[in-house]
Amino acid sequence: MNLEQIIQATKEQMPLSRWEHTLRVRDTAMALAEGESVDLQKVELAAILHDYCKFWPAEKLMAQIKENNLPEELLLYNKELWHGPVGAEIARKEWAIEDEDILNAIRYHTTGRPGMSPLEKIIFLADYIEPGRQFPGIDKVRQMAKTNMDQALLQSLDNTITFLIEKRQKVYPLTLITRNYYLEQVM
Ligand code: DGI
Ligand code: FE
Ligand code: FE
Ligand code: FE
Repeated sequence: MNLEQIIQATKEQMPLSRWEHTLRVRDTAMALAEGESVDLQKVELAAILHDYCKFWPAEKLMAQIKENNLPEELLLYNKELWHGPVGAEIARKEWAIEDEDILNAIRYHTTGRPGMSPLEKIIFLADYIEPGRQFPGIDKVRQMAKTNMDQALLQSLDNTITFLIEKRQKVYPLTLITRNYYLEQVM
């Protein structure tokens, strides 16, 4: 499988606006990767594939969660949390991607997790700060991402958790666990 085929297939999974987000995540991730010890080809692949399943119907995502023995707990939380873990399984099965770091970057791009690798942090942050994103406090996170990724991760998780609480939505435990972990890291 070459990158061109993966790009074409990914484009076909989503509306144009989401594909444009994907390209901005790739460009932002490549910029964040500068000066980090990461393989740029891995950055590009993970960025291209991170939202592969974002527009799959809930039933299809649910079936994949069961079929692949992903945490059933996911089903008790927002559907927004499903496309990362499922996307990692699909990347492995359909695109023969075996690199665990790429798969983890896709798998954890919505929640993060304690002890993320540089690649995982880059994809998580690029998804959050790509130039198409606009919400209160984003410029602060954009600045932090250039100098201290852990600080930027903490701030983006704090923002997401606050946003979920304001909307009276459940917070997935891993999101909270990740937030607590990065709070410790920056103290
Ligand atoms: O797929 P994207 O929109 O590019 O970004 P994403 O994969 O980071 O998804 C963001 C969405 O996921 C956003 O609407 C907030 C939601 N989300 C993130 N963490 C949690 C969550 N929703 C719930 N209910 N619980 C979480 O812990
Ligand atoms: Fe996503
Ligand atoms: Fe995100
Ligand atoms: Fe995304």
